[in-house]
Amino acid sequence: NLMENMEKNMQTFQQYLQSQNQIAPELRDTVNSVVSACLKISANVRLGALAGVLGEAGTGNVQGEAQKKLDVIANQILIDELKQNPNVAGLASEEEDDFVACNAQGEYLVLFDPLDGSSNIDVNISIGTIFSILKKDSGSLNTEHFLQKGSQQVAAGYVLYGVQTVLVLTLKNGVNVFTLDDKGVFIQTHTNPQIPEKTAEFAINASNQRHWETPVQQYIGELLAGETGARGKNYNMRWVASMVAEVHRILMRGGVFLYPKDQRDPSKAGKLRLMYEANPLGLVVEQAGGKITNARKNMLEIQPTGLHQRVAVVLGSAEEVERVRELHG
Ligand code: P6P
Repeated sequence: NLMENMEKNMQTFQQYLQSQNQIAPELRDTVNSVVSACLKISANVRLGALAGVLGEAGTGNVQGEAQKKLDVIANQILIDELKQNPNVAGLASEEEDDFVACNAQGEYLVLFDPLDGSSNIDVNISIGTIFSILKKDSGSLNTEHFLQKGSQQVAAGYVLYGVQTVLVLTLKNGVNVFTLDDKGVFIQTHTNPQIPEKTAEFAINASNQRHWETPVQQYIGELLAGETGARGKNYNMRWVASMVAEVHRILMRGGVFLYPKDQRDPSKAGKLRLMYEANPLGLVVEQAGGKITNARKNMLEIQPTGLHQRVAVVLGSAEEVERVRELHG
């Protein structure tokens, strides 16, 4: 049929991974474990209410957020899978207070947001798993091993449970996109997508406008002024409230995404997490020719100070990310 003909000259994720002999087999095996777990998460997500996986879990996480059943299920699937992989020394999850030691002889650390965009789960809007892989330095595992800059990641990516289930992966030699076929196999469908330098589409939660810092107010004001304003063109807006979906849209057609610092809580640098949201998604964005900052400086150069550290995020088409940085002086 059509799909079988299409797939004749396309490679599977496994074929792609095995071809990446510039990276250690232990890292390839670690990536493979993450993807295997995401396939199981996809099977649960796809069934929604039919699998009894919707609704609240009745528990809270380290962020003080109420957990959805699927959050807990996805988190456990990843932990169970990674604990069985001898190459994984430890893991950190948005849903776990502290890191989880796995295998002492392992060389890699995996950090993840098991299911980002939870508020969308029960209303059938796209959600995703975000993952980041770091090399572990010597010594018995401690939090310091995880607190590496985003530029130190050896692999990163996401699985978007959307209209299609899509895996996006970077091994720091570009970005590759794989689409799940009807037999549960990831097939490579895009090679090295590039984020256009310019865009006319922005993503921000405009309901927080009165809480933004002045430079962000000014920047968004320029976009809303359209062709009569400083930027001299009209912009469109999107807000899915699922960061993986926003990043994927930007990877596919450009755009700029902002989650600024909110002046309601000066102690919080932002809402989104550095280690398992901004850094992995940022590596994908940079490998696709885009940029990511905390509004002022390159995200991947930020020295982490905590597993659950929050940051402001500006990412996507380079011209827009640079304009925001310029306005911050
Ligand atoms: P708001 C989802 O909960 C998330 O962490 C990101 O995926 C998303 O971009 C953001 O929060 C949405 O936040 O304040 O618009 O609900």
